[in-house]
Amino acid sequence: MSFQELYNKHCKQGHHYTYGTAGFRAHNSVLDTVMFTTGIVAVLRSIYLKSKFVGVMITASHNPPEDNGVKIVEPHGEMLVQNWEPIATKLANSASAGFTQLESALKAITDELHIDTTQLACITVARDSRESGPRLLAALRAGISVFSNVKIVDFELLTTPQLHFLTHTLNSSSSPSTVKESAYYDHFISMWNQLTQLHHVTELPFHLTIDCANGIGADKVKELIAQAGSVLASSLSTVNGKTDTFQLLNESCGADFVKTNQTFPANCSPEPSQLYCSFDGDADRVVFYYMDDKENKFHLLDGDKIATLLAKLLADLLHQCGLSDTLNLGVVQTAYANGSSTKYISDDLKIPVSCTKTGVKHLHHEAVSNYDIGVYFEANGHGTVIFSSKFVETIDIALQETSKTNKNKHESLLSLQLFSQLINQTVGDAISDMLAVVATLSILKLKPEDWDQCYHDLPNRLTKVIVPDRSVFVSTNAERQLVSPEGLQAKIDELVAKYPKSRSFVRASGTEDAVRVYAEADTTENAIELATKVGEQVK
Ligand code: 16G
Ligand code: ZN
Repeated sequence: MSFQELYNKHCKQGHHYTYGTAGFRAHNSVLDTVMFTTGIVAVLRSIYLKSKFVGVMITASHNPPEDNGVKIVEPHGEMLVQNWEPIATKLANSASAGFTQLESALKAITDELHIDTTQLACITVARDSRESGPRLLAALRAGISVFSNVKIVDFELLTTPQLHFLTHTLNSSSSPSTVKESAYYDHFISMWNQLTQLHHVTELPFHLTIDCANGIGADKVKELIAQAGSVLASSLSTVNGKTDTFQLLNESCGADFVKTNQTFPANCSPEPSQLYCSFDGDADRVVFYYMDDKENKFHLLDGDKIATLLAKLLADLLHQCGLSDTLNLGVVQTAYANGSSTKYISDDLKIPVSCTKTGVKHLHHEAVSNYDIGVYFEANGHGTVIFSSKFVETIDIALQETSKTNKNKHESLLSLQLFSQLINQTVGDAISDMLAVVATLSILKLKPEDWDQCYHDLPNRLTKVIVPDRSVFVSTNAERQLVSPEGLQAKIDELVAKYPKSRSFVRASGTEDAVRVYAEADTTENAIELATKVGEQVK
């Protein structure tokens, strides 16, 4: 089919597209056009990067089943570089205006970037379990097929982090054609086995129930458990794994539901002191929780608790290797991080903490730029740990130099090396993060309650306010202060001054047409009151 015929078949006119925090996301019925143009963008990006594999993931993460979305993955597994986001937006909105507009926008871009569209493009694609996935994939593939010299690896159903990992693996492999989905399981199971064997972990200190949000993570984590062997198989089980009942996706379950409602998901019968976790719809996000044995209350172990657990283990290992001064370790958070966690990391763990804007790409960038070991997590459970090339070289050399006679140091070095591989460094990954947390708790022999003891969350409240135009809410200082509308920040400051240990900020959502209000304070009543009063100022 010609370019125009493909366009006519898949594109509709009239919708305005915006590249949000994590790509395009909307009701599936308006997405065919943007899928088509995202196929084109991925091809251009791959050619621009000298035929490296570029990934395209079709997912709407924790959003409702009828939504969908698309995001582009860079060759080494990062999210699309930010200066290409306007290109993606431009092509989508041109296609939405008409074929001629799309054609001329494409020409303008290829001319400006000197892209020869006859060169080879290499693309990986995958989708989550949504009903609209196959149709939108067809639109995406049509966009790709506008170009003649393309190699596509279609992984079909994957979690988002699997696609990030496999895209990176393909680009690093000398024989890309042999890279299959199994590379993901082989890698993480091997690292898990080596790390837990090194520490003689023969059983977990709890049973872990995984709530899979009825999303694609269910099928993939089951596959991993089945292949992993007895330690995991005997201590892990899954609930909410109905991937093929589309309307159940994220319904009363999943990481977003648990974090927002601070309660157990559907189909989970909690037992005291056992551990639970929830993935989101595309398994790039995980939160843990448990019920205590005294009051049978729900306790959330969110992204902040994950970050502190992992940062503490890594700091201890660095110390045991005598490398604390050679390799710098830091934690990256967003404004949503609970104030107690920030205080614990800087005052008790004595680890530097930085704060960035919301969205994985911002945290990732900050971690890469500042630290040899950068632990980054959003409170909602998105995050990972990244390790610099200096880390890799330093550990390699130290391992060679450390004779087996210094057994403790050798073991700590090896632990660091294995740990860096057990974590999916390309992007936050619910499955890999879960393995890293479970390994840490098993090595340190910690029960959920022990993990939870490190600090106590300040009571907090997150609310959403619908406003006529969220774009007037412009913030600075990693979204902690507003510069517009004028005068609003002063009013927030005045309110905050009235409550002990309090903090509040307002920011425009990057994924929804709304403004979010966050408040924390010494008591739940005060946090709610503060959030309500700040919310009233926003309306
Ligand atoms: C996206 C981001 C997530 C962030 C959320 C904030 C990625 C992969 N996802 O889902 O990290 O927490 O947006 O949503 O970056 P908001 O702007 O609506 O508050
Ligand atoms: Zn997600």
